[in-house]
Amino acid sequence: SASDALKVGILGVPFDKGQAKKGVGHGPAAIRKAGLLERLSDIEQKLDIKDYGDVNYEVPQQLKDLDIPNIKSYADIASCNYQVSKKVQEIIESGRICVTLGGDHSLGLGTVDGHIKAKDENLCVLWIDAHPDLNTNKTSTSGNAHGMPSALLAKELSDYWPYLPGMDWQKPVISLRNIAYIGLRSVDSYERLIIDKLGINAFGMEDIEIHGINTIVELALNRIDPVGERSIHVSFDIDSLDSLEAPSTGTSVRGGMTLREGIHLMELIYRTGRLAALDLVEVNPNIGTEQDVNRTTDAAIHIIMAALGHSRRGIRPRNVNTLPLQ
Ligand code: Z70
Ligand code: MN
Ligand code: MN
Ligand code: MN
Repeated sequence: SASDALKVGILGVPFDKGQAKKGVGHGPAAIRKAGLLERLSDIEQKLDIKDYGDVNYEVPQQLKDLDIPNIKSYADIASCNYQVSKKVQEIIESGRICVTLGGDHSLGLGTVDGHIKAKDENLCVLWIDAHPDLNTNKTSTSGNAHGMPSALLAKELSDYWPYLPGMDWQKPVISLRNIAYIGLRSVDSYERLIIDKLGINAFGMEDIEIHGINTIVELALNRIDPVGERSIHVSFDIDSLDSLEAPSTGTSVRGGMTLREGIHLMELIYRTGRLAALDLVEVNPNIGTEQDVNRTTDAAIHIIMAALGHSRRGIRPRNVNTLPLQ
């Protein structure tokens, strides 16, 4: 019946200014064109989906011509994320799981902020990525904001940023104790320093290799949500997957997760019954052949389907809250 349906909101963020490559702004259109909505309507878990279209934004007059050292396109980053935050907050407050299609990963600032505002800080974040995106404008060697969103969100790093005009909405911030990284294999030297100094929950490919993805997800959830009561935000950078699984992305790194591992991870998250927001970012349809693009958008759709209750066994799930984790 309709009351069993899981309520979902889809939000596109065609934003590409957090990095240098053209094309990632077409990610939402490419994932939609690959049949996202049709394939979601086919899964065992009944869904009540509302498509919120794409976010658009304007840079306010007082932010135009504003430059912050070593953050490229700062005014666009601040302005777009403000709109993203407001939309995500609205979608979650209306009782829907917010699925945000990127766009580059700088939008993670706005999605997590919107989630924080909707849930009164009672949330935890799984950052699934080859990169921890923990640079500040002082440590970044690229000046690309998609390498900075977790550092912008982290309470513990707030003293390391200059005053950021146009970001006054971005508050409160989250403690790094409530964030776990999975899939890391490209970590800059200052990011390594922060991870070690602050004891951040960071699980790299080697940890997945040794313990297996099932154990790593359980470990991560135990660290960031020991009581199992928090609202869960998954920020999924498609480059967490191996280059062979997701070739059409700006910074693909060999030796990454298989799609099977990504799907299993999302199935575990679905079974908690506490997923409130999923970002699927960094799909760039301008990179690679048509086959590469199809493979990448297909991987993205498989990840989203698993997050929303698609069962590879083809059985209709029971009440998600009563399902054991294994
Ligand atoms: C590097 C930087 C990054 C994604 C590259 C790379 C960050 N650490 N993130 N690709 N998705 O520029 O800060
Ligand atoms: Mn990222
Ligand atoms: Mn990445
Ligand atoms: Mn398929």
